Amino acid sequence: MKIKGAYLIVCSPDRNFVTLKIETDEGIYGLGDATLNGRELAVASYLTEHVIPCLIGRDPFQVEDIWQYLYRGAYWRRGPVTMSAIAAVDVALWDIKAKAFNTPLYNLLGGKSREGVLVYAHANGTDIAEAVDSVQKHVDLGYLAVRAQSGVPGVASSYGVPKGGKPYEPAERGLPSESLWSSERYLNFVPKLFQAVRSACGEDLHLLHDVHHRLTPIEAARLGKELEPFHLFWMEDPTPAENSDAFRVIREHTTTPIATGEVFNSFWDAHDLIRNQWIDYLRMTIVHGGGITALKKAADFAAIYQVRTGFHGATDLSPVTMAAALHFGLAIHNFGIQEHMPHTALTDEVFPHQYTFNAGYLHPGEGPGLGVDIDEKLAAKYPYQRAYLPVARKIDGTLTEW
Ligand code: EZ4
Ligand code: CO
Repeated sequence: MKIKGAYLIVCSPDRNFVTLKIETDEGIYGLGDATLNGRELAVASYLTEHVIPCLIGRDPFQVEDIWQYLYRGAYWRRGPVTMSAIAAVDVALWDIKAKAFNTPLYNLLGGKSREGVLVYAHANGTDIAEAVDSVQKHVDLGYLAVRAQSGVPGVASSYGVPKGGKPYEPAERGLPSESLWSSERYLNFVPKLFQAVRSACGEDLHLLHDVHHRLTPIEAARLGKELEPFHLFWMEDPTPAENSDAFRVIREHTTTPIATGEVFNSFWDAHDLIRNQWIDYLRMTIVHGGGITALKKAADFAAIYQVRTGFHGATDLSPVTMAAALHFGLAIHNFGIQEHMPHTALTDEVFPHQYTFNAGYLHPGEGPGLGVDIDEKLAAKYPYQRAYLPVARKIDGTLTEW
């Protein structure tokens, strides 16, 4: 089998997606997601101009060799644009191989280690009462794990809270919007939120919370400590992770489990955090971390340290990445949990897929390959529209982490 051609489908069915399609001389094709929220066209250009010409004529079964060719062969290393491009190729090749063997992808990754993939939903509200209500609604839908976010009194447009009753979607069309932030107000508020959620929803529900890189290490340590009575499943991205040692400070003060890495793009971003056992869950996911080939190695390394996966799964990760993550999560031993922020009906229509939700778990389905396709005609009706993630400022105007 040979790679005959490859091209990109850049579309915006409610939000932007970059999808790579690799075609073979035997008629089998594979899909890969290359979406990098707010920087989509950089990855599209990297693939079209620099990667696709190198793929033509290659044996698509040589997944490892092609990964090494694109990673080592570029000379320049790492970075979200490069690694998302490599991931798209890698996932498309795994899709082709599983289709060629007429088996669901999870069978090529070790076979199933469990019956379903535990997922967590997003609950949010402008205040505590709304947030509690939203958690309860997700429990009623069958979720066993829920992330709770709430507006903070005195802080306009908190992270994770939707505007105007629409489902939460951080990227907005047009130039970046600006939101305001106060760590002091947030720190005083969040323990009250979780006290209310825990007492309303009982002991068995898994509760999660995303700090979105907004605290200093010692502030995060304080929050983790104050949240201990509500035994969270995890506290996510408590502080930026460029300096891994920041997590040692948090770890030394609290038993609240820590998840990080949704902005990582290389195993080396996670190496110190894992080997020092400063985190419990790795969030680097397939599309931004260099594909299934790269994540399998990272997950196997993490397993030795009892660190489990908790992949990013917001709506900017397309159904192609969701399917890949579900096959991956079904197969590996040290799977922890998968984020699940459902796509809009229109996105689901553009990407018909076999994965299904049942009683708190997603299952990738039993069809060959990833079990996800793209309706190119429908996609063509929704062309790319420039969109950005917001930026955030402290109340005195200082730019800070969004
Ligand atoms: O901000 O997906 O855990 N989920 C998140 C997301 C991210 C967006 C960035 O593109 O933090 O909401
Ligand atoms: Co997050």
